[in-house]
Parts: sequence; C-alpha cells; structure tokens
Amino acid sequence: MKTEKIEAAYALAKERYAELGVDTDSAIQKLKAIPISLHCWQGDDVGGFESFGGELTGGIAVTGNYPGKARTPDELRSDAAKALSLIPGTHRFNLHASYLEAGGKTVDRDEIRPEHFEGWIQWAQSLGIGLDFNPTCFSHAKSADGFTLSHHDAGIRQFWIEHCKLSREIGAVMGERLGTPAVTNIWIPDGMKDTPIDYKAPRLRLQSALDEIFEKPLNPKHNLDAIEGKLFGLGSESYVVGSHEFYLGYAVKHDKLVCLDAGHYHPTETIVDKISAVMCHVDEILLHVSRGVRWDSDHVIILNDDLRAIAQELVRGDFLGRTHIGLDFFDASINRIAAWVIGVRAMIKALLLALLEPTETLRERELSGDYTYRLATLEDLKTLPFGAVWDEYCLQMNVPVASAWLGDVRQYESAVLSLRA
Ligand code: RNT
Ligand code: ZN
Repeated sequence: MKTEKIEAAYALAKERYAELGVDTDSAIQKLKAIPISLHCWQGDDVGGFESFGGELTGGIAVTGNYPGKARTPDELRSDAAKALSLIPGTHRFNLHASYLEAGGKTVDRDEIRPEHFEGWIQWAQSLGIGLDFNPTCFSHAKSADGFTLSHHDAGIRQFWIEHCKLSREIGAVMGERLGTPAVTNIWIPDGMKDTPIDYKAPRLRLQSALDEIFEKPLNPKHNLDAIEGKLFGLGSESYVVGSHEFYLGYAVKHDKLVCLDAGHYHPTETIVDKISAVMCHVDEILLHVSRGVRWDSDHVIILNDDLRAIAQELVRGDFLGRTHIGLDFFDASINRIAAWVIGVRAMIKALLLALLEPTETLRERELSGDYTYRLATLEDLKTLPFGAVWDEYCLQMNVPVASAWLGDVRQYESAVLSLRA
C-alpha cells in the first residue's frame, strides 16, 4: 500500500476517533512502550538444544510437521530475529532452560550456568531487547513419572529444586546484563491422570520445595519470580498439584508474581475477570497469552473476543505497568515464524484497540447507571476505522503494513527454512 494512502486513511480515522474524545496519536505513543515477550518454544516445537533432548513430555503436545523448524540456537535466533523484524515495537524473548548452549557437552538440568546462555545474552544485547527465563521441568528422565518438585522421592525433588534455583540465578544474570529484569517463571507438570487418594501431600512437598527455591533473595531489578498454575494437562486430567489456588495463595504470602495462562482454566472461565482480583493482592502478574481450543491450551492467538477482553482489562484497569505480557502457544502445522508474527501482531492489535476506547466516558456512564450508552457505544466502536490506525502504527514503526509481512516470511522460507533438511 502507498504511504500517502495509509496517511490519508489515518487522518480520517483520527477524526472519527476524536469525535468520541479518543486521541489516536497518544494511543500510538502508549502502544510503543508495551513490550511483549516472545516465547522461544514456538520456533522449534518446544524442543530445546540439550544433547539428551528427547520427546516432549509434561502433558503438553505440539502437533503438525511443517518443514523448516530451527535445529540449532543460531537458527532459532535467526528465525526469531526475522519475526521480530516484522512486528512493530521493541519486545522481549522468553527462553526455557533447555535452550542452553553447552558446546556439545551433556549438561544436565542441575548443572546449568549463566555461561550456557551467553550466546542468548549477546544476541539480546545486539537487538536491544530483554530476556525472560523458565526452568524446564519436563521432557526429562527425572520427570517421566509425572512428578518433579512435588515428587515423593527426596532425591528427585532435590534435583528439580536445584534446577529451579539455578534458573533464578541465570534469570538474574540476564536481567543485570540487559538492564531489565528477567521474569523467571516456574511451571511444573506434576499431577495425576486419575483421582488421587492424597491431594495434600504433593502440595505440601511443592510448598516446601518453593520455599527452598526462593530462599535466596535476588535483586528485583534483575530477576522477578513467577509461578504458573494449571487446571489439567494430558495425563494429568484429574489432579494438578500446582493449581491456581495453590499458587495464588503462595504468591500472596511470599510476594511472587502469579502467572495467568489464558488456556489453564475451565473452558467457560477467562483470565479477564481474574486480573483485577489477583491485582488486589499481588504487585505484578505475568500473562501467558494463549488460546485454548477444546482440550488444547496452546493454539496461536488471534484477534478474537477473548484476546480483546484481556487487552481491554489491562488498559481499563490501568494494569499495564504491573503486567508482564508473555505469549504461550505452539503450532507446528504452519510456518513457525508466521505463527509468532500472527500471534504477536494480534496481541498488539488487541492492545491498540483497547487504547482506542473512550474508557473514561464509558466508566462515568456506567457509574451513572447508563448501561444503554455503554452497550451501544461498545457496539459502535467495533466499526470504527481501527485498521487505518493499525496500518499507521506499522508504518511509523517501519514494519510491513497489513499482510505485506507474509511476503517476507515466504522469502525467508525459500531462502533459509527450505534448506533445512
Ligand atoms: C504448560 C504451561 C507452560 C508451558 C511452557 C512451555 O501448560 O503453559 O507455560 O507451555 O513453559
Ligand atoms: Zn503457560
């Protein structure tokens, strides 16, 4: 599309929004300051680069066999940089511990050190982005029976405790080196396929394991700890040790971040309503923005009502400054770089839509009981020329406008991805 046309459309859109008291320029300015953390694991189907890397376990699954997935850290960095170049704004990258670089050596999870992430830190420096981190408590022989931090075997439990402690330290090094705190998020798969006799004991073990992991205080300027609950997984349909209530209680008591994954609740429940509730009791949250579809909690996010509602709540509740937005999906049935770009661009669009709402007016009308105005305006907002503002944003941020990004991905696919056997 021609620049003049984009600008002309934007000028008209600006007027339309101004009629409602919405300043599109200021929405664009605010949007520029919101980082989104791209999850490394969309790039290689949650594979990682361990020498002993095997099957993906832990009750999560990636389906599809689209060719061209990243096989090395260099390939993943190149793919992620390509995705980032097609996404407006400055964002972050979220690594799992299993994405270490150990120079061909076998480094087990209880042996990881900051130097194994030096390549990632330098890459992040070169792009001027921050990193986030996660211990990897799945896809490992010591998690094969479905338990890690809550394992009844003290030796196995200790192995995972050590892994999580080391992960926090690595997060802190990343945060210090990059000048922006890493959010280190703990998620474990522990649970049971069928109803347990003992709900309690694994939770007590998890509780004391967390106490040990978090024993050492770390500078919050370098590392922030988050804990992520879940309702069920594949093979843990009846019981998950680290449930939402478990972690919410823990986080409130110990001043941790709660990670809300959009795919981790009952199908009729959304995280939208949880944000303000949780924010009454914790300082900050981490989001894993995802899209649940039937039994799967990790489809590529799209600009649907659920996503829009998440963004609206962050804006309406003024929660952006206390929320770390991370994404969590994995799809191997489409081009993996496109999956990143589609998901992140959808998240940014949702935020922009939310920023283009006359929130204060709507709040006042709601308070005065004018629910008719509220409903009517929310409906009318849906047909305002949002696309023109989005295009203008992409233009200003120097990334392809509208669907032009897909041409870039296709080019990269034939020049780079298709050569990967
Ligand atoms: C699993 C959790 C977790 C993982 C990643 C790979 O249900 O959502 O966040 O998806 O750590
Ligand atoms: Zn998640």
